[in-house]
Amino acid sequence: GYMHLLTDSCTIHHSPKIYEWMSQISEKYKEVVTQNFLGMTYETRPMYYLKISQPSNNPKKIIWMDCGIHAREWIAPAFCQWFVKEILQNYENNSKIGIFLRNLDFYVLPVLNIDGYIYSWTTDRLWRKSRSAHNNGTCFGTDLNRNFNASWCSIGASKDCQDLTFCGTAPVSEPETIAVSSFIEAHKENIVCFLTMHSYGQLLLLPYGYTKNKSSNYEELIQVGQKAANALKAKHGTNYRVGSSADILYSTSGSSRDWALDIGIPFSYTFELRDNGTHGFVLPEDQIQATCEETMDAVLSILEDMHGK
Ligand code: ING
Ligand code: ZN
Repeated sequence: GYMHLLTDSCTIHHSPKIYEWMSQISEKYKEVVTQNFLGMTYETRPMYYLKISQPSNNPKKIIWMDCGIHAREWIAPAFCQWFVKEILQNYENNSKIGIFLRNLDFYVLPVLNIDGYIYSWTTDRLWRKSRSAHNNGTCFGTDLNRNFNASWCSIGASKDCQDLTFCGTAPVSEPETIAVSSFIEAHKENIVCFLTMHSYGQLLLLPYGYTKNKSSNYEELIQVGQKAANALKAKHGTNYRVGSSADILYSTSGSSRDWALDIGIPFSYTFELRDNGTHGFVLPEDQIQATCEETMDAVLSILEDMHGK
């Protein structure tokens, strides 16, 4: 049956369940959702994104959301699924979500790093990277969020394949980052907002990570981000900090978020979901639902601010 399709809970699922859910939800809501092929992972698994779009004559602006670029951050794919479910269940009766879907298309990639995600379920719960082989099969995995073409491997990344932040052998050297970046490049004229979901830290990060310089729209990114953090806090009292990665977290190069801004997408954010470090990547069961609910309110706040952008 339609497992977890219309349930009211946000749940962490293994990858086969997420694939099953994707095909079920696109069947159930076929008037607005399609499941589309994005590319193959290193271990030759298909990557699919969901396109949520109401038929219309005029071209619409696009919101991009990806989850699970880092394998162990399990709450992120759970949120992508929650987000899709909330839009689909509510667009007909909730005027706010209805208006968003009349004006915007949503492209959601629920698990970007599928190979790593599976490895974190089967073998090593704290695996972060992809599963590409390096140095004649002696070390594994590229940090896909250091592999984008944004001041690649200049700071906060490593050229040693043993390291957690291995940036790959060249900018966009991995099949997963090739798939995402070529898709985003092809649609960038219409993408107004790029959201990439991580955990943990309770942060809303904006460009840049690779420099302390401010982007030309820094003030507006802060305003939209702070309003989103306020909406998030209003739900369950969770505190978020808002700022550039280099200012409030650490310096990093090669992130998808910096790259998205640099190719001309005006709004680009990284969410670092719960928690604050007590449990870290292994978020307790009893916080999963609340995390999805509050994050939804933050994303809805951002969507509200995309009107007319
Ligand atoms: N944090 C992100 C990381 O890739 C980040 C934070 C994102 C920094 C984007 C800079 C740019 O390290 C986690 N938890 O992965
Ligand atoms: Zn991450």
